[in-house]
Amino acid sequence: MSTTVTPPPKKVNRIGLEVLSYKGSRTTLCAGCGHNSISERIVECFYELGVEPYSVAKFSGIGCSSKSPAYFLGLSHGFNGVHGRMPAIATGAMLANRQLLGLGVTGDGDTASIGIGQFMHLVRRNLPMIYIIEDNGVYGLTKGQFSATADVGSKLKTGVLNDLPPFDCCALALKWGATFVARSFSGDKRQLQAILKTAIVHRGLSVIDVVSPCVTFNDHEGSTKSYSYMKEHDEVLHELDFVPAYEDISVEIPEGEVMDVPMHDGSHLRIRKLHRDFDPTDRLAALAALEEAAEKHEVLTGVLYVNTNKPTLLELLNLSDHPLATLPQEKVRPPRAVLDEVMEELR
Ligand SMILES: Cc1ncc(C[n+]2csc(CCOP(=O)(O)OP(=O)(O)O)c2C)c(N)n1
Ligand code: SF4
Ligand SMILES: [Mg+2]
Repeated sequence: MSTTVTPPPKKVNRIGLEVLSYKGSRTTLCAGCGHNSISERIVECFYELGVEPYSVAKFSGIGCSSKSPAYFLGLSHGFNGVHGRMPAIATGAMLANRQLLGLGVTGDGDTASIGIGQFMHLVRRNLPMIYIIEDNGVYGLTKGQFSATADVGSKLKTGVLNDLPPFDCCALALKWGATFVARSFSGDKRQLQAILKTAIVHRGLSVIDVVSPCVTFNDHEGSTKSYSYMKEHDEVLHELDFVPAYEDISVEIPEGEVMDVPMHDGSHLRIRKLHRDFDPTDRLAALAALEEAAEKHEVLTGVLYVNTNKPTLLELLNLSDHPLATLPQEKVRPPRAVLDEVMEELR
């Protein structure tokens, strides 16, 4: 007598996809590299929020961090650009199709060294996309030279000390007008998930600087971007909870201790106070908090700033809601009479 065994039902998200649909190729990065943890968080967050993978466009530059989009969201679009030039590629793609959800993954070298000018203009334009900086303070791919985010006094494995002051990508993003700025640590799973989920629904540029130790070149005693340094100096600003639009938000919140930030799509970011009062809608307070933390050699993590009111570049340009490639000829081609008029003006 044969018995038929029914396999357990496959676990799927709210759009019916398994987590496998959000994974990518097997990583080729070093075991223990912080970038691998960030890739895992991306897979979890996009799966849990039920984002359609085909609606995502991944952008990156050059570096170990910039290789990582190959290891998540394998069904999404992807473009690996020239070192430090990812913002230009992303801007073109997002202008051509405003229905895409843009996800940029870059390194501290890609962003703060060679790509600083591109980063600056991306922030100023408030292009609606997520911009993750996998920040290890070194050029991992080219064997660990200091990048522009390495702290003064940080020591390389070879004993070389960094004596140049660092760029703080969060402070720069705040100054240049970013509408969502957060810092996290690749080892803080819960915080990074809440930040990523908020960034997914934010309408504007989300700059997320994630301290992501390079275990091969910058994870030793004396390095300020190491796991042990982060364990001792991570100053967590607040506890974060992300409540997606499709979930009931009527969960009780203790008065005075929790700040509720409504996002564009009806989701909520819930911020629970820890040791201090911190208002993430106050840009100047965020800049001051970063300065103060730097003086104390602390690494402030959490959501530093949210602004849901500033128009994005796509809104300012009043672009069509439809991808440009799908517009019919009669919509994109000026009529003969208009062209004749232009020619007449140029005579
Ligand atoms: C135009 C150009 N200049 C220099 C390089 C060499 N290069 C490749 S990756 C890289 C730095 C990568 O550092 P980062 O962006 O921090 O990424 P990580 O490897 O640390 O994740 C450099 C300088 C290059 N590929 N192209
Ligand atoms: S060299 Fe560093 S940054 Fe690159 S994969 Fe290895 S640990 Fe990660
Ligand atoms: Mg780096």
